[in-house]
Amino acid sequence: LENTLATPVGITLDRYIMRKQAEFPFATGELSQLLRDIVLAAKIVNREVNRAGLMDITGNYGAQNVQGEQQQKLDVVANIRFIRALKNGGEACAILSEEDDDIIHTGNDQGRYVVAMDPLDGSSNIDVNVSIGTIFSIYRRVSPIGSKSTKEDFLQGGRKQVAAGYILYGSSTMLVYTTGHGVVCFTYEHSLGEFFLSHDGVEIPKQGAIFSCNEGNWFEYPEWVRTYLLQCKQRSYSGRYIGSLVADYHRNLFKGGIYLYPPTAKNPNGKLRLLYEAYPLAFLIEQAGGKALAGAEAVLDIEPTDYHQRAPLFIGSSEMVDDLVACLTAEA
Ligand code: AHM
Ligand code: MG
Repeated sequence: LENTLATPVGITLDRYIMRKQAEFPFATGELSQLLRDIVLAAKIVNREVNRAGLMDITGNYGAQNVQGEQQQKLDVVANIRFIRALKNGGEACAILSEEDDDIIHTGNDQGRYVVAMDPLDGSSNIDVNVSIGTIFSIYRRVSPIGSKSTKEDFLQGGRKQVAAGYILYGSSTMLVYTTGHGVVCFTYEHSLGEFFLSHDGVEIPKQGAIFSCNEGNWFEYPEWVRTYLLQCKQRSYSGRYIGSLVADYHRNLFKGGIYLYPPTAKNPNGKLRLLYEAYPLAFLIEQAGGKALAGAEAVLDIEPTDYHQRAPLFIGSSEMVDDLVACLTAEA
């Protein structure tokens, strides 16, 4: 019982953030506030996602409903919600979103942070009631405070992230994030409107028995990826692929497994976006004791050049990623 009382599991996100901040007496609290802003938008998006089937807000962007009102796709709704929350919050000076070509200046030029995000990932699953997610990545700006944010703020490289995480809108809604001191997971209590700490110090099992990839692309995969996948099959690992990055990643994080999005003929650099998909999930996995590669190179070491650049992604349990690398090395 003593042990149970000692564990903070069950405390609210707000209280958790306050306690953590007390451990860093020189922290200004701005990052904490930024996380709260993201969470507020996530609660609103969660509500929209939950009632999507009822509210007629799925379907094509630009379509009109019977009242003649503008219908919006959920990913557009999510984009608007997060941008609004970050503008109102004041901590972020600019946002990079998968939904917009260029960065969005929030007008908060005093803000010390920038946020790169995919407001609602899993486009093929959004309209068919399958789990989807939000991914975010936070940097301290390098441009002078008080000026307009610049490209350099976003192209600092994955190792410069100060926080990253995701919200999974699944059978439960969960927030998983890191500020570089391990990984924490919170579960949303709908009736109370609060996230509660459900898993502290999340660690991915070193070895797993799940592989996740789009096997429809098999003939386009590099030979070493196919060699590895054949090994998985010889070992009777389970093939599990939702097609929602956050959901596939989350399952593998807790059960152990590997997620692969290799280069293909259509997407020679893979499909996933470096700044707001690969980097944040790579930061999280390293914090959870796993590994993330883009080939021979660690995802976090890739030099960023463009806001929306893509990167191959091989991410998950460390020993599984090592086995994959062995196939790459053997082929070379
Ligand atoms: P999106 O940003 O257009 O939603 O695409 C990203 C999604 C990921 O969630 C998922 O892992 C991947 O695309 C699935 O791609 P595919 O359908 O090629 O397997
Ligand atoms: Mg996406």
